[in-house]
Amino acid sequence: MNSLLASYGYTDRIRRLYQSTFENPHPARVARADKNHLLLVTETGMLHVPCPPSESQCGTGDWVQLGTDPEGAAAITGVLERYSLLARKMADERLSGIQVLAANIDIVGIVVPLDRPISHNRLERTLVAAWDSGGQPLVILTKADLSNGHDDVVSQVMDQTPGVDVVTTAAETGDGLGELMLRIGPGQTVVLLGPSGAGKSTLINALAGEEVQDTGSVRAADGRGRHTTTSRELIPLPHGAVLMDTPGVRGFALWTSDTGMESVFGDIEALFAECRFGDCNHGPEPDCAVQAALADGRLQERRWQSYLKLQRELEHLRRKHDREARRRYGREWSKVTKAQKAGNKVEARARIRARTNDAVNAPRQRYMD
Ligand SMILES: Nc1nc2c(ncn2[C@@H]2O[C@H](COP(=O)(O)OP(=O)(O)OP(=O)(O)O)[C@@H](O)[C@H]2O)c(=O)[nH]1
Ligand SMILES: [Mg+2]
Ligand SMILES: [Zn+2]
Repeated sequence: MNSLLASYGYTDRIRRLYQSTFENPHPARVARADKNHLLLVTETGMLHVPCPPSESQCGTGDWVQLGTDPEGAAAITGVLERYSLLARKMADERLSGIQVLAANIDIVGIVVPLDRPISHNRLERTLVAAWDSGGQPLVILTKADLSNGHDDVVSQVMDQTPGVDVVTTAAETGDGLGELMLRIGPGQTVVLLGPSGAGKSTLINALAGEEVQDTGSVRAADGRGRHTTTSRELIPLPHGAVLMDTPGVRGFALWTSDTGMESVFGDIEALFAECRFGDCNHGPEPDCAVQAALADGRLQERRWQSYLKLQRELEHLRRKHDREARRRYGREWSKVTKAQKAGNKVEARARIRARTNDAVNAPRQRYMD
């Protein structure tokens, strides 16, 4: 097997996938996506090719077929079906569609820096996306050397992420790196997601044993980084795993999610079955299991709000992409208008109140905090 491609995750499984997909495989992997071109790893070396017309077609981590365009220049002529995909909605609302953030990843490393207060909402949101991607989430706490008494935080995070391993690291001192590597096998691809300044690139350098990625200073005032890493890039590690560095993502809107929400908020969704009314809005209705759990502390208000916010976002996206849902929404509003016209204020108000659980409150921009 070619050693350059192998160092970028070309395993027997990928080889078989190529063989069953293409007559002339000519395998290559997208190692980096820049503005106008993609950097490919091929059997014989690295190569730049122009980006395909749509960003949803191809992105970092994709396995592609290398061919030529009509003029005879090297070009991507096919893309292998992805076994996992992290995508995000285009930050620019005018452009519809998705942007490939990371394709064919085995592990989604959710990087949470310990040098600042943890954003639980961000953690939950990233976890939902990670489960949806088809990869296995792994929480990587970084900068442990900058935080004293982080045991509390570690147990909080573990409580919040059942079924997900949590590793604590300090790239500066090397602590936890061995433990991290135990969870990453040769040939596996790991994407690192986390805010700017979280230490993603520093971690990659420490694991690679050399300075392969630039790292940046963190503004002391607010602990935020400066977006040192600007593109998504695959970095082969000495023992055969591949890491993908990413820029700290700000606007990480979800795009589809069922399994993800269930994995992260399954306990909340289980409560719904215990409400007295099947169509309970979990507000002032009698015998609402959610309100009961909030009252006795089994469910944190913060988590409930986070769940509602993500649901609103998902509903907003579904409506946008699903014409049928849009029609249903339109019909619902026409009932409100009719009820108002008929002077049935109570019914109109009830319908409007039901709506506040979705689009009416959907924030225009859904940035993570
Ligand atoms: N003390 C300490 N500092 C760290 C550690 N990891 C990273 N840093 C520092 O944190 C700063 C930001 O690290 P980066 O690795 O550039 O962060 P990043 O997540 O790649 O940030 P972006 O590329 O902007 O998304 C650098 O000054 C690092 O030296 C750590 O474990 N301990
Ligand atoms: Mg970086
Ligand atoms: Zn209820």
